[in-house]
Amino acid sequence: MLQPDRTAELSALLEQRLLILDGAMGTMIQRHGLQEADYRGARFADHPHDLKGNNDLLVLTQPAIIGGIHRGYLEAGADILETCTFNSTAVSQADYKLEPLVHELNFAGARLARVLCDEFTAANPAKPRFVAGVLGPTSRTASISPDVNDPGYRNVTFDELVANYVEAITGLVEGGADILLVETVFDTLNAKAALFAIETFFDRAGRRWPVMISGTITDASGRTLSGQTAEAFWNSLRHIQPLAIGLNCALGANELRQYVEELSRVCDCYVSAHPNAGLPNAFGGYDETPEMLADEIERWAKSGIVNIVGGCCGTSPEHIQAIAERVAAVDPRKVPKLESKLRLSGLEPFNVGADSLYVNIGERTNVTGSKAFARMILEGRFDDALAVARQQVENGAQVVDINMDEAMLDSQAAMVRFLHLVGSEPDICKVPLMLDSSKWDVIEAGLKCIQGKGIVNSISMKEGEAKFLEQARLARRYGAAVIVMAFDEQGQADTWQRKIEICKRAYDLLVADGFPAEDIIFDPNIFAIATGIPEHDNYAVDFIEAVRWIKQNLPHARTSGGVSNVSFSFRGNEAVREAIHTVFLYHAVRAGFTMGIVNAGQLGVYDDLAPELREAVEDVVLNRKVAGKPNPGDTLIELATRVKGAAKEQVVDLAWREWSVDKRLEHAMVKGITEYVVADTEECRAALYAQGKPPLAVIEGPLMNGMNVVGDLFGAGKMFLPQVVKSARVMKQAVAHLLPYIEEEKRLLVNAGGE
Ligand code: THG
Repeated sequence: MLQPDRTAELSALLEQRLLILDGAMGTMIQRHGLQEADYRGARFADHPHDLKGNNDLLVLTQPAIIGGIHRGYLEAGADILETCTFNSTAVSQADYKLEPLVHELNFAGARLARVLCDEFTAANPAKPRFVAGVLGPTSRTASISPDVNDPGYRNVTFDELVANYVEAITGLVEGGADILLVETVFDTLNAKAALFAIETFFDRAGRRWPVMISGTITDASGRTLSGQTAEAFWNSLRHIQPLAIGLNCALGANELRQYVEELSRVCDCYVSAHPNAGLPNAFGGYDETPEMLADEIERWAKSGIVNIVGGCCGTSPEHIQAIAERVAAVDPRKVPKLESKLRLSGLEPFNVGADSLYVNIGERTNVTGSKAFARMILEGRFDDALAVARQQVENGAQVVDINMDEAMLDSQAAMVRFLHLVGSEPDICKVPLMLDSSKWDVIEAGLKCIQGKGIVNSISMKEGEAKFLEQARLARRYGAAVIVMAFDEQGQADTWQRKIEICKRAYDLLVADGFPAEDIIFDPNIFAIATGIPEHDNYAVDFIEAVRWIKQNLPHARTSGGVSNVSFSFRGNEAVREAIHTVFLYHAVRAGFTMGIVNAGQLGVYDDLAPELREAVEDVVLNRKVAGKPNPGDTLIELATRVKGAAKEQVVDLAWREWSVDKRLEHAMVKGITEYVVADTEECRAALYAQGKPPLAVIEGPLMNGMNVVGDLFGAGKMFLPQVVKSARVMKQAVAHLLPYIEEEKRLLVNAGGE
C-alpha cells in the first residue's frame, strides 16, 4: 500500500497550474446530524466513554458518510484530498479513551481516501489525485502553560508529541498517503515535534514523502496562538524543506490575505492557503458563499501569491468547485530564488545575510559567565533571572545565549525550567535563543523547549567526525543552526593556521552531509590577551585573521565568539575591559565578524574612547610591538591603574513609577509587569478606602480599566495571546491581594446587617 515518492510529479503539476485542496470535513459531517449511536456503530456500542463528536472515528463506523464527503470534493475538482484524521493522535483520542485505536484510525483514514483517489485518477489520468495524510495540532500546546499561575508548567512534552506523531504517520503512510500535511498549527513547537517525527519515520523507511505545513493565524495580531509572526513560523519549520507551506482556518480569506502574501514573499517553496468561509457568525456558522470565497481566492491567484488553494471551516464542495473553476486558467505563483541567509526566529524572524550588520548576542544569562546570574539560578530566583534576559534584549541583544553549566546545578532541569519561563515572556522570546552547554544532553533538552529557530552552542570535532556529524544532524532535525568551535581531536586551535584548517575540514564535512552552509557559524576561539605570556600576544590577531579567511573562503558561513574572553586578564577593571572589547570588535567586524557574544549594553563606541587609552588598547589587540618601546601589554597594565571606574551603568526606564497609581496599574497590566502590582494595588486600595470606597472598587475601577485597554489592544491586533496571558497574571495577582479585604468587608457587612 506504500505510495511511491510523488514529489517530482507534484512539482511538475505545480509548475503548470494551481492545485486544489478539498474543503471542510466538519461542516459536511454536521449536515448528517449524527447522534451518539451513529458515532458508535456496532463496534463501539459498549464503549465506556461518549463518542459523539469524535469525527475521526467515523472512518471506521460510518465509512460511507466520510467516503461520500470525499467523493463530493473529488467531483468538485479537488486534486488533493485530506484524510479525516485531524484528531487521530493519542493525546487527542485520550479525550474519548480511544488511544489504542490511533494506528487503525490513521490507516483506515488514509486507505479510504486512497481508494477514492485511485478511482478518480483511473477515470481521468490527466487529472491525478493525491492523498494528504492529515496530522493535526493535537489538543495540547507544547510552548504555552495551561496554568496562569505557573508560566513554567507544560502539559505535554516534545518527546510525547514525537511519539504520538510517529504512530500517526506510520498509519497514514501504510494506508497510502502521498503527502504528509501538518496542519492548523497553533503552536510551532508542536509542529517542530511533528517534523521531527516525520524525519524519524523517513529514517526508518529509508526514503521520503512530500511534506506540507499549514499554520493558523488566530486573531487580529497576525500571529499564531503561540505568538509567532508568519515569517518567524517559516524560519522555524523550513529545515524540513517542505513541498509547500501555508495558512488555514481561523480567519476568512479577506483577513488572511496579508499573511499569505507575507509567506509568498519569504518562502522558497510552494505556498498553500485554505481559509474559512468567512469569520464565524453569532451561531458559530460561516456565511461566505462559494462566490464570495472564490472571488477573493481568484484575486490571490491572479496576484501570484498561491500555488495550492482550498477551504477550511464552513466550506463545502460548492465552494471548492467555485474556487477550482476560477483559478483553472490562472498562472501559478513562481517559487522565488532567495538570498542565502541564516534565518533564525523567536516570535519574530531574524535573518542574517552576507552583508547584514554585526549582531549582538547577550552573554549575561550564563551561570559560568556571571556570578550574579549563577546565584539567582542556584537560589531558584527565576524572576530575577528573567529580568537579566529581558535587560539583555532591552540593551540591544538580538539573540540571547543561555548557559546553565554549573557543577552544583541540575543543568538540564535548570535549562528546561528557564526556557519554559522565557517562552512565556514575549519581550524576551521575541528574539532567537542560543543554547550554550558543553553537554549535548543539556542542549538537546533545550532544543525540545523552543518554538523558534535557535542556535546550538556548540559542536566540534573534539571527539571525532562521527559524533560531530551525529550532533549536526540532530541539531538540524530540531530546526537549529550550529556554532562550530575550532576544536578537533588534537585540541583547541590557537594559531591562525590551525583555526582555518579545522574550520575548513568541518565545513566540508557538514556541507557534504547536506547541512545548509548558511546554518553554520564558526567560532575560531577568542582567548585572553595581555596575560604576560608571550605565546598569547597574537591571539586576537589570529582570531581576526581567521574570521577574514572564513568570510572569504567558506561561503555563507558566519562567525561568532565570546568577546569578553579576550579581556580576562583585566578582570576587575571594567572600564579597560570595555575599551578592549570595543577595539577588538571594531577590528573583528571590519574583517567580517558576524555575531559576538557580549554584555549587551556595555559596549563602547570606538571613536569615543580617549585617544591614549584607545592607542594602548589597539597596540595590545593588534599585537603592535615597537622595537625599543615597552611591551604593549605592560603599557596597558600601567595605564589601567589610572583608568578605573565602573563600566557603563545599565539603565532601566522607571519613569512610569512616577505616574498616578491608576496609570501605573494600567501600565503594569498592558506590559505584563508583576513586580510592583501588589504594592500598587495596596496603595490604590488604601486611597479608595480613605474616600470611603470598598476594596471591590479597585477591581471595578483601575483594574477593569486596565483589562479594557488590554482587550482593546488585543482586538485591534496590537497585542497577541502570550502577552495577554501575562496581563491576566498581573490581574490575578492584584485580585489575590484584594480578596482577603473583600472577604473581610463582606463579613463586616453581614455582621452589621445582623445587628
Ligand atoms: N564561544 C562560544 N560560546 C561561549 C564562549 C565562547 N559561551 C561562554 C563564553 N565564551 C561567552 N560568555 C561570557 C560571559 C561572561 C564573561 C565572558 C564570556 C565574563 N564574565 C565576567 C567575568 O568572568 O569576569 C563577569 C563576572 C560576573 O559578572 O560575575 O567575562 O567563546 N561559542
